[in-house]
Amino acid sequence: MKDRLEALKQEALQELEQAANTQHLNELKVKYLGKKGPITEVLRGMGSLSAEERPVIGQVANDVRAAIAEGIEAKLEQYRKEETERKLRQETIDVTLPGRARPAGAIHPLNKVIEEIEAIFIGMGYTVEEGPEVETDYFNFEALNLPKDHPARDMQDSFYITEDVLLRTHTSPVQVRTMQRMKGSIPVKIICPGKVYRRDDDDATHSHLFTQIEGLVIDKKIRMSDLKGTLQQFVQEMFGKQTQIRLRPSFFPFTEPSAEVDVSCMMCGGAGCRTCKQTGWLEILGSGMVHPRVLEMSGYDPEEYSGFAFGMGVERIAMLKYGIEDIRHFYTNDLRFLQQFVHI
Ligand code: 2NL
Repeated sequence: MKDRLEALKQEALQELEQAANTQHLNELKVKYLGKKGPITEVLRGMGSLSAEERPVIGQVANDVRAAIAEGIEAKLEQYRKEETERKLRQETIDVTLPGRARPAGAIHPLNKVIEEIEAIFIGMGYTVEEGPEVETDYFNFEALNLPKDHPARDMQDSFYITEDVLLRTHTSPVQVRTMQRMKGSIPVKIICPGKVYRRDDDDATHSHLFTQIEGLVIDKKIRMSDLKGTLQQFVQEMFGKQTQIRLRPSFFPFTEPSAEVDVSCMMCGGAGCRTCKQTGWLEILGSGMVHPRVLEMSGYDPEEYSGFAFGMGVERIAMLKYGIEDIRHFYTNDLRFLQQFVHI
C-alpha cells in the first residue's frame, strides 16, 4: 500500500510538471485529491489493515496528499504570477509618448463681434432680446409703419413662405414683440441681434443672409441727443477712443426723423484712404426717433413716451474692424479664413 502511494505521488508530480495552464492544474487537483481520487480510495481501504499498519499508512497517505497539494499550489502560484507580470507588461503606459493633438475650435468671428457689441450695450444697461427668424407680415412690416403697398414689401425683395409668412428682413419684429409684451411699461432698453434675410444677389458686399443688431430705447423725454450720445459711446468702445461720429439726414418708414451715422475712418484716422474712398468717413448705422405710429401700434402713447432706435449690419462692422474684403468669407467656412481669428 505504501509503494502504491509513493508511485501515485511520483505519477502526480510528473503529470504536474507537464501541466501547461491553470485549468489543467485544477483538473489534476480533482483527479488526485478529489472524493473519487486514488488517495481517497486508498484511505477507504485502510479497514483491512492491522492496527500497527493503519497509522503508518495513514501518515504516508496524508504526506503524499500534502505533497501533491503543495505541488499543485506552487505551480498555480507560479502561473498566477506569470499572468500578472504579462498583464503588467501589456498595460505599461509610456508616459514619455507625445499626446494626440486635439485641433482647437474657436468662436466664429461674426459671433465674436456680436458678443463684443452686446457687451458694450449691456454695459450701458441694455438687455438682449431674440425672436423668430420666420415672421408674419404684421410683425415684420405692418407694425413698423410699412403699409401694404410699400416698395420694401415687394415679393422680389423678401423670402416669402406664404402670402403672410416670410423670413424676417430685419430684427425689428423682435423689438415690436418686446414692446407688446411689456404692455406700455418703461424703460424699454434692448438690443436684438440675429440673422436676417433679403433677396439679394450675393457679391463682395451683399449677402442674402446677414446679421443685424438693432437697438431700441423707450422712456419719457428720450431725445435725439440721447441717440447721439449713445452711439458716440458705442463707436468709441468699438473702434477706439479717438473715433468720431456724424449724422446725416435720412429716411426710414419706422423712424422720424431718421439719420445715417458715419464713423471717422479707423484705417486713416479721417485723413482719407482707399477704405473710406478719400472721404474720411464710413457709414455704419441707420437710426432715428421711433415713429409715433410705431409707438402707438405697440402700446406706447406717443404723447407721453418717445424713443430712439438704430440698426447695423454686423458683417460690415467686422469687415471694417478686421479689414475683411469679402462678406462671403463669413459663410464659406474656409479654415484659412477662420483660423486667422482664433486669437482675437
Ligand atoms: C439699418 C437701419 C434701422 C431701426 C433700424 C427700428 C425698430 C423699431 C422702431 C423703429 Cl421697433 N426703428 N429700427 C431704426 C432705424 C434704422 O436699421 O441700416 N440696418 C441695417
